[in-house]
Amino acid sequence: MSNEMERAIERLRTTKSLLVITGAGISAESGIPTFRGDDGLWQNYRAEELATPWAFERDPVTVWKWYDWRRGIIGKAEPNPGHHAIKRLEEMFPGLFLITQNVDGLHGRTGIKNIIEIHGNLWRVRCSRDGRTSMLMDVPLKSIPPRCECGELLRPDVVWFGESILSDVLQMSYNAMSLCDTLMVVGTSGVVYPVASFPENVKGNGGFVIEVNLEPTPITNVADVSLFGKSGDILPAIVEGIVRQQAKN
Ligand code: BV8
Repeated sequence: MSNEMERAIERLRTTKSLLVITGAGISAESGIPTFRGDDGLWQNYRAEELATPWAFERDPVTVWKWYDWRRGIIGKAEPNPGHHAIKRLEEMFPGLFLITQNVDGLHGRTGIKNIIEIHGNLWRVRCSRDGRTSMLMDVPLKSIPPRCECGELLRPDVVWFGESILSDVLQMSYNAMSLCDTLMVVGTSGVVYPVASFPENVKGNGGFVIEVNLEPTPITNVADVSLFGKSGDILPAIVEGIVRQQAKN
């Protein structure tokens, strides 16, 4: 076991309150393209060009075709060992909070309880007129763009670039950050705000930061421990390491 992994498990052994933040990287091993990886492009559009209110206003058909494509992939995907390991950690650390930037709903399918989907969920839609939300599970969509029974456009119930995170969701996230003594950040490039500022926030509160990623990111400079590799390998190894520690004591 690497020295870094030992340090992470040693810290977790004395952790009272664990916060986990995930990004697109944790769903990569479920076959879901990440945002900035090589497979992240759709018809040569970048996510930042499509995931905005302006793109939707200008061309709702293209934006919905992108979401229909993603929903098609996600609809066939399963939570992977990384998702399930976080559910196991919730059993080991009661009161564990998970903040996910992902909108794919895969964490929710593991039965995890304390989850904040800070960027929303692409299976939920919102009426552009009155903001009412509902689940729309059709894959593929029956009509593009889908419309509300009131006739107005439906939009994905997600937070686009240039849109603010819901204030109550942001408040819950800051509460979770102020309560945690250890933060584990998994599979995020650490470039999208405000979540990109969360590891520094926890560090500033005296928290211990563990990063799990394939490669160094801006978070690496903040992290106390960085574990480089696939989250689907590293997270189960962390769970096993904690179980082994507990068996020894
Ligand atoms: C906001 C939903 C107020 C849609 C998404 C400073 C302060 C505040 C705002 C800003 C600021 N600077 C700029 C902004 C504006 C903007 C922003 O941050 N822009 C960036 C690009 C610079 N932020 C906003 O607009 C936010 N709103 O702050 O409101 C405001 C408003 C206007 C102006 C100022 C303030 C809202 C941002 C939310 C955008 N919505 N998603 C949808 O998904 O359809 S973001 C999108 O990116 C996804 O949610 C995604 O999760 C997220 C972050 O990306 P990552 O998850 O990190 O994914 P990425 O592909 O980048 O990286 C994957 C990582 O995984 C890599 O590191 C890779 O190495 C690793 N990996 C891959 N495989 C594995 C792995 N790791 C482990 N194992 C593996 N197997």
